Amino acid sequence: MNYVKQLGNLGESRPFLFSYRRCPYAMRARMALLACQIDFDIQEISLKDKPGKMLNISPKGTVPVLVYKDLVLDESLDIMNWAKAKKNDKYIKINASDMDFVKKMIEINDGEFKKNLDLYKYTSNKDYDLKKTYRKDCEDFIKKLDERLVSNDYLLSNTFGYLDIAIFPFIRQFFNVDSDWLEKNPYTNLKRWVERISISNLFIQIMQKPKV
Ligand SMILES: N[C@@H](CCC(=O)N[C@@H](CS)C(=O)NCC(=O)O)C(=O)O
Repeated sequence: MNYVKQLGNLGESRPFLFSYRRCPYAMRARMALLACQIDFDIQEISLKDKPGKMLNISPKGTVPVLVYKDLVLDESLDIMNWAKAKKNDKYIKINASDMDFVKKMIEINDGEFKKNLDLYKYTSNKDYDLKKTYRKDCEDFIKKLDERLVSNDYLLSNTFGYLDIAIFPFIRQFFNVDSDWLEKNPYTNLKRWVERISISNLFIQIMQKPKV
């Protein structure tokens, strides 16, 4: 993962990623690329001043965007799937028997949970009752994940993989909203999972600030 300053010939010799450090979708893409040992260039963008080159390639204007030769992928899951397939599923394989579960969990995460998470995050503490309602709505999914982690370290097995990458950045955001509340609530398995991934080399690497 090499941060670049100049936007040269995008993605001609190796994959190029437009990214935003704190965006959970971009985190998911960076984690998948790194987990699959794909070497790529990366440009950190400002969401308030998006590069024209990015908008020309992907007018919808969201990150992440991956460019490689003739390929443009501007959905984080497409980037994950591309990274997975590029290395013949060697690194973040999904067993056929898990596929429906993976799809269902990501659908809930990116849909209902993300909607409630944003409401929880952005509701002021002044409206605490409302904030609590949104948090309760988030907890349906949080409970599901915690139960899932009773017997395994990661969501599909004892090995970190595809579903962990897809979901972790969003759960981390939930955890960061109110640490006092979190401390008073169990979710022990999920807390351990968040801790385990947060201190992993992979996550530390993808969260490094651009050097240029
Ligand atoms: N469905 C897209 C969502 C990406 C997305 O919404 N990214 C946010 C940043 S976290 C974004 O770029 N928003 C555009 C903006 O804020 O102008 C994906 O999975 O890649």
